[in-house]
Amino acid sequence: MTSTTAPARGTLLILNGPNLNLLGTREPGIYGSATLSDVEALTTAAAESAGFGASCLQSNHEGVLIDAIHAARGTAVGIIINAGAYTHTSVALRDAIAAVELPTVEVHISNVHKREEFRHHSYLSPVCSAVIVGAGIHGYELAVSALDKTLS
Ligand code: CA2
Repeated sequence: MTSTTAPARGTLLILNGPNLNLLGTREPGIYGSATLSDVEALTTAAAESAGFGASCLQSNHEGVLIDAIHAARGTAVGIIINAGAYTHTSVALRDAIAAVELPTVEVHISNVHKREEFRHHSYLSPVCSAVIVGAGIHGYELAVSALDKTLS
């Protein structure tokens, strides 16, 4: 029988939304050359060195992301989310984040404010505890750091 020790500080849910599975395969000028696996590995490593566990999910489907946020209540202590284009469209994701009342950090790899006007508005930011944009994939490590402080 194997047993795993529960992470001392609980688990962070790391969510990536639509098209982020394509990271590292196209548009390196905007999103860099790291893959989604690289992002998940570096975020998990940052979480573990702060005493958290990490649970990573990427989905291209809004309802799957909403179900994962709901499931985080009682199983996670905080959420890091890059909702991709749903950031700019989804009242449903915003309502899910607000409903679970967990500290949630919104991350964008690119600086959305330097891009098209439609990327300047986020439905999620008002219900998130912090927002990190334009720091590349380092933004995910900054998000762990923000939750580390918030949850201390
Ligand atoms: O900058 C970010 O992290 C975004 O959340 C990325 C989204 C975009 O819709 C947001 O406005 C900003 C798009 C993710 C698409 O990722 C791709 C990666 C490689 C190739 C094509 C798309």
